[in-house]
Amino acid sequence: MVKVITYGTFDLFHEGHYRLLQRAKALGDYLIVGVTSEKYDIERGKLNVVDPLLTRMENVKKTGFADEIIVEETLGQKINDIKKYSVDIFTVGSDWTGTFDFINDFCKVVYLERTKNISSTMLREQNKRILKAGIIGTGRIANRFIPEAKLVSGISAQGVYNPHKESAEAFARKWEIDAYDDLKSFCRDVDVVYVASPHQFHYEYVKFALEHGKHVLCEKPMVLRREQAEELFAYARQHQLILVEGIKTAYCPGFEKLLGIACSGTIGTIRYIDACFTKLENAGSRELTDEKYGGSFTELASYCLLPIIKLFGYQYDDIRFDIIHDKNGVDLFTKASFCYSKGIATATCGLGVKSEGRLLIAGTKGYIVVEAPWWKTTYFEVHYEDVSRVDKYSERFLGNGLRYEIKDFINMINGDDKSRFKLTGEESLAIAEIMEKFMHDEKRLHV
Ligand code: C2G
Repeated sequence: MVKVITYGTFDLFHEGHYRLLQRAKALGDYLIVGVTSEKYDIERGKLNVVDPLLTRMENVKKTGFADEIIVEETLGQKINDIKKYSVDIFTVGSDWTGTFDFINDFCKVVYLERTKNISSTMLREQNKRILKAGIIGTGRIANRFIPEAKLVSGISAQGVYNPHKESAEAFARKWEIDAYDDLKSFCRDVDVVYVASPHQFHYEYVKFALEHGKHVLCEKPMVLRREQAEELFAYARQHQLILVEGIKTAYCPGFEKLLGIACSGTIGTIRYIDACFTKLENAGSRELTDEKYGGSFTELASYCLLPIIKLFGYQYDDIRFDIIHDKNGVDLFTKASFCYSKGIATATCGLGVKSEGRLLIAGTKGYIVVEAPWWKTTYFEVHYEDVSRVDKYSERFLGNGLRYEIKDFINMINGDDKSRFKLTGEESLAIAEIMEKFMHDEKRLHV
């Protein structure tokens, strides 16, 4: 008798799960299905699981393919199960290809092709649905989106758009999704759009997607002009669509905790904020060669502006940019200095000069310091006049952090507004306005 084992969360049970179990069963004579416990999903960083364990096990049972259903409770359980049940074949979807190769030392490993198109027809309750995500762009950030989205229940990567057909096809092959070089058909097939193109194309893509009734998550900076941001947010509001600027820091639990403590009075009244993010780029990179849209400020300032806007608001009295330019005019290092009636702030970004990437929030009773990479906040300290007293805080930050914004985006679409405060439309408008001022000062915009 050939024994097969497979594991999964099986949340919001869909065709992908059904077809996986059907083919898993066909690999042998006896199928064991491990369903993840809530605790294990939290431990492995899967967010937003909707159905309780019992419902998920019941759904697996209803397929009739499982001969035995067990609960997967811990990391490392798979190997023990394989030994305990004398398993011959371990199988899982091809979205995990490579991850479980180590199991080959214990039994045969088979990756079954992921099901590309899933609809929500198998979902019993109407309010439970799986959003089909389309990705615009095929670069570094687009590549980070898919593995993160896989760890958020309620969303499934469906397709990718790139006007260059070959790029779209290569990306689609890699992630087992559909390729599009026509925006209309792309929008027809998806429910939500993630815009990860170069900045200068964000506006057109967001507009197109909204006009085709899609909710949009757009990489930062969403746009480089306030007027464009106003237009897009107004359109989204009028048409009951969700539009979110993807500054991932805003959605990460550690940063939320940091803002809460900064505002709690522990450090007194906040008077000074200093945020710095530098990332050295190769001389030939797009960031350093694109004379109009490249440079350190458009690339990195969204992160540094975030704590300033969150804590001091957007009613600053004055803003000034001090810049070190490259020979081609692109900004290698930029310091934006803000004067507010309540304090001062600096946002410093560098692509060609390395500095200490740190976030400092200084108040009348103490200060908060977060070392790099503070934009993926996991740990921070609160210091006081009495140097012997240091309060330390830590928080989990999973993967590359995109899953948090994806989770909040989905929840907003599903009518849960509790995350909106993390980055409001007004705050995105303020960031677009600062970007515009910078572009204007640099004579890159001719208004
Ligand atoms: N699956 C699929 N096609 C999809 C979605 C999922 O073939 N469109 C497969 C997955 O590859 C997995 C199974 O269905 O084999 C269950 O998927 P999930 O419920 O998303 O569980 P997952 O997070 O993949 O857990 O220990 C847990 C396992 O590692 C897999």
